[in-house]
Amino acid sequence: MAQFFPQIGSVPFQGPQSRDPLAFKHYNRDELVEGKPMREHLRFSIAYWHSFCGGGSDPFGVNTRLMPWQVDDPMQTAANKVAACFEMCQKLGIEFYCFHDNDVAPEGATLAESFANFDRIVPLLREGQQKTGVKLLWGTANCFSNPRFMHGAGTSCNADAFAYAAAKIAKTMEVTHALGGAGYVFWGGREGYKTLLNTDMKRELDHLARLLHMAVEHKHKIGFKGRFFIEPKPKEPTKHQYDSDAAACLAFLQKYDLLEHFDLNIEANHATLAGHSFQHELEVAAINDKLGSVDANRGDVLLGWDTDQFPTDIYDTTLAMLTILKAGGFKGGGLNFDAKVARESFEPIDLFHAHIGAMDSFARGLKIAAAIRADGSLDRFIKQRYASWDTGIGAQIEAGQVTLDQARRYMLDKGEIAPNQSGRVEMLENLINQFIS
Ligand code: XUL
Ligand code: CO
Repeated sequence: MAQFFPQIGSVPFQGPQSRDPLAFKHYNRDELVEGKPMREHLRFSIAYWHSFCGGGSDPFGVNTRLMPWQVDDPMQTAANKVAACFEMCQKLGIEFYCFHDNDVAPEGATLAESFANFDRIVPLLREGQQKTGVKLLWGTANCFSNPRFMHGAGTSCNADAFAYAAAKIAKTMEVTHALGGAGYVFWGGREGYKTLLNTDMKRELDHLARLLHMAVEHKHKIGFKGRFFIEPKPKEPTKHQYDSDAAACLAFLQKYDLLEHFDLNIEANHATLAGHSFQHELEVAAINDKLGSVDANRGDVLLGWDTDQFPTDIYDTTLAMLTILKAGGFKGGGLNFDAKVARESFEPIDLFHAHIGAMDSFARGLKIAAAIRADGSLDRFIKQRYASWDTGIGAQIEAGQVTLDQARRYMLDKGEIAPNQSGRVEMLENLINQFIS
């Protein structure tokens, strides 16, 4: 197999004292945390599109990245990308990868040609998986890049665009199934709208639900046992995206009787675009038993768009891992680095620096979160904060035994509420910092 990163060997774990930029300082794959190896907690995944497809172009300039797998023949490029992906996974010790159909094989002149291209690359992916033990975390169909999806896919005003998307989803789900994928993602790239002046919102949402029902039917028909994940995002590319955040997705799924079939794929940068913290979105998913998978990246506090930077913020990874550990891990998913190197980081080795830093950041977040949980002060504080619900009127209300009238009588008798206690926000922030330092 051709080598695309010949100057880089297997990335070793050397511990926090190491100054080798191509070594892990915290990610020690077999080290046990809360009785489970780090690699099983974290389930890292490479995102095919950012690592092997996107060339660094932005609205003001062309591609900058050196991508030795790119040659004149698009099918040879596709084959090279497979080799580059598995080489990188192996050298980094990453056990999963994710793709869109169009990342793996180029679109042809017709849908049939696109499918044929896809079918030529799938055996190479299977072979790569077999040789390396790397697995497919999830697949997805790109129903947003091609101009035919300019009005949306499931929510397009054009029924043919809907049918085209349905065809791509059926095919990609079958490929994901054939490759033993753990899940399948639906990200509504253009499922939203620019202006209500041209939009029948109710009809569009009904259509989106229909598409998802059709996907569920297809899943059962082909016997795919992986999980379905919906990935919330509030805007970009559309101004109003329907799957805007975790709560909106859950309400949509519930309204259309789809809830049991889907979990959520929470992306950090999408959370911040929605005006939420990453941990908030994880927590909404977790308390509803819907924490399926994570697209691990970060935004930029100074910028209002999806910068998809690699995660390096230990505070963020710590809080994320607190929620993930509390939830008992992912429902079939993992931590997929839906992140791209900076436009000026144009050399292949930059992909390694980026992934090493991101993996170390989550490994460190995992260890810190586990230490916070072992200490128990944070949990005890929260438990104690709600103590008034454990007995007396609180316990009776929780049990559904109190009417509004009875609450009125209780309060008229009592006269005033029991004294409130401080929320100790700063003390708790200090506690977290004590574990991080
Ligand atoms: C776009 C995004 C996608 C999805 C998969 O913002 O996150 O790459 O993860 O379609
Ligand atoms: Co994503």
